Amino acid sequence: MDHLKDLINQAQSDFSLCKSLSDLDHAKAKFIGKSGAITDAMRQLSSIPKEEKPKVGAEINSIKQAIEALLAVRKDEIQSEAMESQLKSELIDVTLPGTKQSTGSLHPISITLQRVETLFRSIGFDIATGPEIEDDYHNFTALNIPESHPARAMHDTFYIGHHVLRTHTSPVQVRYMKTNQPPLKIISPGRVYRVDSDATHSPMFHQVEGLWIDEKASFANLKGLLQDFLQSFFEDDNLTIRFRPSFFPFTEPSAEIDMSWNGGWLEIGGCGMVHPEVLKQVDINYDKFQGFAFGLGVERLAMLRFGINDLRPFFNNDLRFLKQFIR
Ligand code: 2NL
Repeated sequence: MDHLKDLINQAQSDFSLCKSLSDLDHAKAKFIGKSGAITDAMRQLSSIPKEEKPKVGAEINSIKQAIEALLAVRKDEIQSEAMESQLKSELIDVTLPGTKQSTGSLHPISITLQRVETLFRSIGFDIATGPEIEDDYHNFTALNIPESHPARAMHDTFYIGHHVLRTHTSPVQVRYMKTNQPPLKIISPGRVYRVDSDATHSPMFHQVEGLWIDEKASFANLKGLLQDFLQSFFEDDNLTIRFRPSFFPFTEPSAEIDMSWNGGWLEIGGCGMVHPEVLKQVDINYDKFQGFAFGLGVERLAMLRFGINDLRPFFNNDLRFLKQFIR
């Protein structure tokens, strides 16, 4: 019987060496498995005297229970050790800075174009677009710009064979007038190109032109429309504009548009009544229809609205600058 008592100590030491539940299963088999020591002892009960059986049987049972208790304790230990090491390996330091996902933002010129488009759309204008590589006819000839005009010179315009990078968005309006019947109200926003590059000029910049052809669209309507637009754009009901006489081949009469700004006047674009020769080029009956057109510089609008005093940061792609503009 003594060797049976030793079993408890041996189980204790065997179990303590187990590192996993499967180790423990193996170790258990040696004591209470089918061919384990306890099971053996039970079998040998048959060979001892009858009157000793109950006592020895009870003793074997109590040893078995003791070993099962040791087993349960060690099982608990192994499971909580495993849990602890898993928790340790999955530990997250919630005080570390997060991984940022950049959301991106619109370019200030895009924001400005969207604002201009929204305002004109709200008063019934359509948005017209067209090619940036134009032919000489749509960029110059249809707009009554003579062969000798300086805007046509090699040093003012980018030529691509017989084509040009459009120098204004007027050719879009020419195309629109050829394919749509008046009355019509459109703006044509977009990129334009000139051979010009210094602190205040970029070879690529943006323009928004407007056109309203109707039976009675007048110079007075033009002035009212531009003032309303600029007041809305700059959110300033006290903003006023003035027209200064000017010249463009495609309008007659023509004017420079100035708007009140910080107690003075600031040139913001040009305008005029569409020249009859232009209407003739696009087959509009100029005895019945007339209209006005204007052109505004988008970079200028953006600079005034956002308080930027330099043109260059729009184009050198420094995100520290570009990310500052929202909506
Ligand atoms: C400026 C001046 C202007 C126009 C653009 C135009 C277009 C057609 C017919 C007649 Cl299809 N005119 N556009 C007229 C006057 C001035 O732009 O300083 N832009 C920044």
